[in-house]
Amino acid sequence: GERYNPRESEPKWQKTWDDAKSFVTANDDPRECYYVLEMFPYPSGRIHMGHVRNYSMGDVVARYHRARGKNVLHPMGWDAFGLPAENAAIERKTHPGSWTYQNIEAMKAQLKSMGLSIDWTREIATCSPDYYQHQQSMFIDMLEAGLVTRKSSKVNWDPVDMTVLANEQVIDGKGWRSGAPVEQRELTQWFFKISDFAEDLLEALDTLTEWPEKVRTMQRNWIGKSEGLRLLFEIEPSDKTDATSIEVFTTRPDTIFGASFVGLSPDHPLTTALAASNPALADFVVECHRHGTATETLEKAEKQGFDTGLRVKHPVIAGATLPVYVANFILMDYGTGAIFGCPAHDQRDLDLARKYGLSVKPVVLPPGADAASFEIGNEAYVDAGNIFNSDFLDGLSIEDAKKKIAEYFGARTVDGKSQGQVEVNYRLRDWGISRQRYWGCPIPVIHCEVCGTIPVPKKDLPVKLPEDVTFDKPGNALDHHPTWKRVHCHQCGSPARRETDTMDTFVDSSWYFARFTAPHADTPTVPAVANRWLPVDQYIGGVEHAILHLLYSRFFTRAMKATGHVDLSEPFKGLFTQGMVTHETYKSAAGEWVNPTEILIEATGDTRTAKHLKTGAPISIGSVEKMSKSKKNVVDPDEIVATYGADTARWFMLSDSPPERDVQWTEAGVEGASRFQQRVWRLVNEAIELRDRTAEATASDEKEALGLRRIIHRSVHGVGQDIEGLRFNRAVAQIYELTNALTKALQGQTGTATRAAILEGAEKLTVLLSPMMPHLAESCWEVLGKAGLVADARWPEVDGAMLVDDTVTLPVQVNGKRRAEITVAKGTPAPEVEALVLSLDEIVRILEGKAPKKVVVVPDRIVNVVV
Ligand code: ANZ
Ligand code: ZN
Repeated sequence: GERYNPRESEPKWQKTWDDAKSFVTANDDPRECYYVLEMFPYPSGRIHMGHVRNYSMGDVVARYHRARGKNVLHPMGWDAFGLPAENAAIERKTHPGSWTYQNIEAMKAQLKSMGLSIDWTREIATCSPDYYQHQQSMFIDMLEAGLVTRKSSKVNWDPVDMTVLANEQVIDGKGWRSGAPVEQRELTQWFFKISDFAEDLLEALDTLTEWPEKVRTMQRNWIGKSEGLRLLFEIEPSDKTDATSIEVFTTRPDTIFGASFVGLSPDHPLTTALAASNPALADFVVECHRHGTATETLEKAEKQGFDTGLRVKHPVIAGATLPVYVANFILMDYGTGAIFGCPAHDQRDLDLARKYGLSVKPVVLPPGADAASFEIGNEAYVDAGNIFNSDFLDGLSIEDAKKKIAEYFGARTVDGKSQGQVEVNYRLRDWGISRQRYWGCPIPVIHCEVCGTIPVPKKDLPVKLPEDVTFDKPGNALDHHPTWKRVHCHQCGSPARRETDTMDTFVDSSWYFARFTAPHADTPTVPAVANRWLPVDQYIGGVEHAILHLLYSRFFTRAMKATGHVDLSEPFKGLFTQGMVTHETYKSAAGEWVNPTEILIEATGDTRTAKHLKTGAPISIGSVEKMSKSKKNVVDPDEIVATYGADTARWFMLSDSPPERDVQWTEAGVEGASRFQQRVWRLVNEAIELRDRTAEATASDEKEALGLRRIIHRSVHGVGQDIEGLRFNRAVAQIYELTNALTKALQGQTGTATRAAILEGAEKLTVLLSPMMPHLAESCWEVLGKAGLVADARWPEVDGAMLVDDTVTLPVQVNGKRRAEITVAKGTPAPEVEALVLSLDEIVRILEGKAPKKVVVVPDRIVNVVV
């Protein structure tokens, strides 16, 4: 027969699905709903293999659940605001919008060539006013509900992109996009009050049982709940200040006997007051501000301190005092902005103590250590142990000591206040959403000289981005626009200024999953519709979004609930984070990376060598790395689709490793997938030819047919289970097995019953394949003469009887000693078993031609031969 030609067949089936509106989903379909979503892409210009993997998985899930008779929602859109569009606009002198929409067109064509079962009628782009007007309207609702605030705060300033960055966007002290060292600035910013939900966001993690534990842990750590004590230290009288006490926050009050200093944040009010009359301290504070505010940055920076000269009373050691330092690693917006340092048991404190010669006194003794000789080197001891060197706390565990010391301080007073108060703290900060950029959703407020800062009336939404902007100056093009920001107040008519900050693009992606449920509605959501579809049953994406995007979406869901847009506690019921796509790397003799398409690999035995295709120059084969432009080890999905077809690419992506792990893209792998495609095609065609020939009568026909049908039903069952468990590689492996069994059966002598089984198998195989290789499956369906599209076919029913194992293995004993075993059909009667046992080589040898005294058969259990 003819070879299968994906280049012809794939576009044909894509058009058929389009014309038939096969994947358009109705909101009023009464069947059970299933919502599967892959994280929507940023329209950077081209899809990459990571997308191919992500969308292949999502498509398998979507097509499978359709086949199970569910009303499946599987939409796609574009996370279309953001800096790269502005940068491209600067470089190419185009508008960010035209760059973005061109990219969307190109990428959409690429996605379509993959044959994804997407409802394109629901497509959204977050940069469209049709989308962002609803975001603005919800912003106003949230503002009115007290979920938004405007406050002045220290921010991370990216001096290259000229914008504020969230802490999460600062990586190793550098801007995540620009790579420039981040500075600190004080700016008035808009915030979502995510910290109001800290406890709920933390607790509800326990309900997300279909999320990877790893992701839940990351979120838990990010929220960073800690239970501690606010503790007052009395300041020794000094002419430097009138203040009489310093309040610190500690989670380790059990280490109080090891305290060797008190530390203040550079932004602590006491620091500011002291710096006013201390130029050296003022300089130190300025120096601290030259670094970002991100915790990560502070953790990595060298620990620096400044001795203020103040001293405080040691709260538990009579007559002792402690110096007060300002230290660069103390944040003002956590706890009280002041700490007590216990160098023996905190690394940052230890670094500081070593640098400034402060005392290091251990008070927690590691299990098994000797109290007399235990010493701290350059590593703080932060693990469990019993308290020592600590007077009335000696011998207690850390937990017990914490309780005891909390009670102790609770009963004392400083400045007329309780000296110690138990307090819970969260590391989670409010979400600063202001960005000083053009290509984002405008924040819908105005600043009126008379009325102050007030929201734009909803009837005036959207606040649209002006089209006529220039990017010749750095900074915010909205700010530079000659007229856009000048307005008259809708309340009093006075001159007013539009807010020129736009929203962080993470806002856009915090609710798009809800918008997909009613993408053309003139309200942000249609609550009844959203409530029916949500939560998303299966969300699939990269683990790089484990914290930010997912946490923001969880917050937004709560905010939308509070403002009546959904009635939902969590947005994503199931979460799956897929691994990356990797590839070998190649380097020229000159040390330059070389793309896989430019080289030729030769293998002799186990050794592989590479040379340049054109020049023949030797190329060295390097390690396997995540595909990245910088290492040039990328393959282009378009080329793969053009060469092998989309089905082959999809199949290989799903087949080669567990979906949560990395998958290595190899030429041999895709070729294997491509060969498999042809095998299936041949198999189905041969099965059909077989039907038209006269059957041979074979003795074992019925038995063979039954064996085959068992394999078929097991595959149907197993593949379904594996897809539901997102074990795509195992589903693939089962399909391989089924294909092998059918191919083998075809090659043998086939009687009528076996032929029927082969045909049944070919048909079911086609359905099982259809989520992964949907185009090939349609072509097979056609050859098999089935009505309609396999895309609309139901998942085959499983005959439960076929799943039950029908054989048993019986141990065979001779005089009570195990000598052999025998496998027979379940329920085989005793005389038959006896005959079979007596013909076993092993038993024949033992009997030496004599007859046994007795043979005892316990059917389905055991056989005992007595000689
Ligand atoms: C004394 C102490 C002794 C501490 C010890 C730790 C170990 P978590 O658990 O993450 O909440 N701290 C408090 N406020 C701070 C701030 N604004 N900036 C930087 N560090 C701050 O961390 C709480 C601990 O971090 C607190 O407990 C405090 O140091 C420090 F052996 O107090 B600890
Ligand atoms: Zn006004």
